[in-house]
Amino acid sequence: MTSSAAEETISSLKTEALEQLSAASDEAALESWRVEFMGRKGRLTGILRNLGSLESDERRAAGAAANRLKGELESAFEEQVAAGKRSGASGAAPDAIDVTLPGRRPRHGRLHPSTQVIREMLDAFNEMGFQTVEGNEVELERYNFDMLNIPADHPARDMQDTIWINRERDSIDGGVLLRTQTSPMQPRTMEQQDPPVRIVSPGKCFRTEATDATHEWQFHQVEGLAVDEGLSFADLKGTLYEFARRLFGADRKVRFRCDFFPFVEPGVDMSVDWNGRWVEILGAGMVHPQVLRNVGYDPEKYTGFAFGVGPERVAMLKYGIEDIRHFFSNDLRFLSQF
Ligand code: YSA
Repeated sequence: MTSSAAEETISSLKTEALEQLSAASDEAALESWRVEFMGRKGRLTGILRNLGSLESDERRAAGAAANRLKGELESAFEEQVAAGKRSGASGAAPDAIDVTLPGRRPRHGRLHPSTQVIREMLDAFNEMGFQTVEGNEVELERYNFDMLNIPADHPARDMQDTIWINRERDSIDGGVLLRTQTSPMQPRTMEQQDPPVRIVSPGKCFRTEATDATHEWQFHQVEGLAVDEGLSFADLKGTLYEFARRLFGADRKVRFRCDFFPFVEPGVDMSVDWNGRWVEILGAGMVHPQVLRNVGYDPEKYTGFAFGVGPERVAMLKYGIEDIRHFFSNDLRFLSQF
């Protein structure tokens, strides 16, 4: 083979290889092209092997042309493989449906465990005659604190470290905050209607808590309020015992203890047994006469009781969840267990 004959062969091999490559549209065709032109026994390799039979000048020129062609064919091949992948490759049209794939069950969503427990709690209270009302997560200082007998300088405010949106007190409404409790729904409801009142109000609350296994900075509460003539502490205890019986079963131990909230007198909290340990789930009490006066009710005529339950704590006790921080960590391994 002379140099010019070798270069002619290289040039016509290039034309033929590129033509065939552009027609190779699936994996099998691409592989057979690679073997024919670039493989160990392929046509280009054959040319490279024969270079040794040429004179040195001729060998240099033909060798350079053959190596150039090798580079060009490698790039063209990679480009064709990539184009095949982009278009869905393996011969199938990109939007084709592979009817041979086995069917897969679509993943079902489910209600968040807090929502499930809140619904169960609301069902229990609704069946006892309480009507559900909803409130705002962004609340006025007046309803979150003042109307509940917690004036600006009251130490009880320190127990609910507050996330303020606006701290200005330039009107009777005071500042604006993320509510620290659902209790503002007590004065809001009583302002809207005359007794008898019997409502429950679920929703989110926010506090700047140092979080731990039983405290989150965002959590839910379900507020309850009943006002009528002749309601007593016995009604409060009866209602909350029945609630605990429905949620935890008749055998679960519960206890009441004295507690202080400025908007009740007397005040209590209720705890539920968790393997010999008491976990507090709610605060409650008889509505303070001043709170009734604040909304225009006559405390000589009406009495009431109220409570605020934490559904995450209820869920922890029901399902043995050891850390409240699981609820809002968005971990599917936790959420999909409910
Ligand atoms: C008290 C008397 C009433 O007449 C009406 C309502 C109340 C409850 C009062 N508003 C209150 O918020 N009390 S509390 O601070 O003790 O919270 C009540 C319940 O909410 C707690 O028992 C707990 O179950 C839940 N809770 C409070 N802070 C929490 C929390 N849950 C998770 N993380 C927190 N940081």
